[in-house]
Amino acid sequence: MNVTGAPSGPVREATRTDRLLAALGGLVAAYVSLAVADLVASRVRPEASPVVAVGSAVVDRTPAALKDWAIRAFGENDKAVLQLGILLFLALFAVGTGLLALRHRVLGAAAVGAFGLLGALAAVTRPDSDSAADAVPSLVGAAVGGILLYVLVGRLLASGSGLGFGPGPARADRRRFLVVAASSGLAATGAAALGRAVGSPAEENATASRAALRLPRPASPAPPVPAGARPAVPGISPFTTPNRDFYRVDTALVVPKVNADRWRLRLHGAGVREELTLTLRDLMARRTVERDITLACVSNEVGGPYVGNARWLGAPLADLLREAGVRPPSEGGPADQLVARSVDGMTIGTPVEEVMDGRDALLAFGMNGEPLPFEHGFPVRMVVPGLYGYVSACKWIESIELTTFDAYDAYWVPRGWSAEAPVKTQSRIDTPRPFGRPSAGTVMVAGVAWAQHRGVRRVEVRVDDGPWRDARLAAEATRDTWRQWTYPWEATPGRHTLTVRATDGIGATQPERRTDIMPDGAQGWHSVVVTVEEGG
Ligand SMILES: Nc1nc2c(c(=O)[nH]1)N[C@H]1C(S)=C(S)[C@@H](COP(=O)(O)O)O[C@H]1N2
Ligand SMILES: [Mo]
Repeated sequence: MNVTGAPSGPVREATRTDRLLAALGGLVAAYVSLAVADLVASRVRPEASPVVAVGSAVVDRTPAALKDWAIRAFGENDKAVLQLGILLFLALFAVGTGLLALRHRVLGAAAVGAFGLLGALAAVTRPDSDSAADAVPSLVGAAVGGILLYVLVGRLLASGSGLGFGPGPARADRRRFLVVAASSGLAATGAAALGRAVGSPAEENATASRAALRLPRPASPAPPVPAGARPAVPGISPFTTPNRDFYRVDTALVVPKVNADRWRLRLHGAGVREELTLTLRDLMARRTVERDITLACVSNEVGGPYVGNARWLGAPLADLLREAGVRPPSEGGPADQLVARSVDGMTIGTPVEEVMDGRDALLAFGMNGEPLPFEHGFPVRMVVPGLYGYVSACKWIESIELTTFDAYDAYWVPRGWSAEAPVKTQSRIDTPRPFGRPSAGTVMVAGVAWAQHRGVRRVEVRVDDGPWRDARLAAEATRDTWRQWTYPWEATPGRHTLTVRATDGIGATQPERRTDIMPDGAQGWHSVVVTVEEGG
């Protein structure tokens, strides 16, 4: 065999079938390479899998406008779309390597290796990577893929005796090519599936630590929700959003699975008397409080779904800060920004003043009576009433640093979002649904309105261009929660537009004009169009 991998003897022209098979070989090699990498990653760290690592690197480098568009267009499926995009790109590249290998076996195999290096580089430069071992899945995968491509194309070229593709050896070689391709593809699929089914040891420990967790009884239970806070109207958002229905917004392509027994929270920075490290046990042994708090995402369009209300259990963050010697800027403290960092490298900047102004800013470990679900930040996340999630609600938190807004920009700030972002007042019509066809007569219009930490004072509904009418407001739980509202509408047949607007606790009414979610949250009235059908 010669080193260049070029066929020896008289060179046969590659036929169309050759090229087709070589492209297929490239695809199979890439697929096997990814499956092997995935299998290795499942043993080591799922986040170190090349598709995830490259995907996360792409997420971090995606221009804000494109990301904004992706969230708008694909909503909570934006991650799946991203991964599909990466796979499509990879498929094109794989076809290329196959064709390259047909002309030059070693170069083709080397191209697969180079791509593996890229995956390895992405994996070790992720902010959550703390060891060179994260390069291993990509490297092993690429090595296997490269060798496989070399072997496969070797089968195609084996017929390079100058005889051309006649009935003889060439056909047998093609058959062998297909056998090797199919069997390696199947084997890799099986191995990867097994790896996923078994789960990584680290993941199992995390799951076990969550199952074993017993939440403390709160020293300060949530104030009872007033009887009138939950109107029974079909189609209205429930006052408490069940965990499984709670919206999820984050940049994590793989949900971090943190082992609660090994979790630590580090508190440090300007004005901290002495750096602190807490375990979950330490945190749960502190004075704990339970509060109903509505969390909203800055990416929530008018009428959108990225808002939810849960009963959080946790330790007040302000207590911890005071104990550590931290003073808010209004008392002469040197730090005006608190930067929370998560195990996956997210950074979230929150104003120290707001965290310490008496509101129930929490280091939360409980959500609606159970330990935080992994998707929502297990074992500990922050929750601060009145601030959008991206400036307050760090999930999978691992450290808090006291600094200044001048000195540090958290993750979303260089991407065009405001450094400070109090929640804007919003109201939403949950029922009837857009383009619904209710029957004439009394139709219950209902929904939710929120203006966390200011409270909702009034909700009004308008039919077509008619006058604004007061909706019936459910009793207020606290000013940190949303309020449900209902409006019995005497609906007449035909097409109608229903519009809602809310007034917050300091008397400000939502402005009519819709604004973009960028840079600090959407404003504007929500409306739905329905067609009322003849009654009876
Ligand atoms: N580690 C981490 N925490 C995060 C985020 C993230 O991407 N990573 N997203 C934030 C945003 S933008 C919002 S709106 C809330 C959403 O919390 P939820 O997914 O539990 O609803 O989490 C915040 N905390
Ligand atoms: Mo968000």
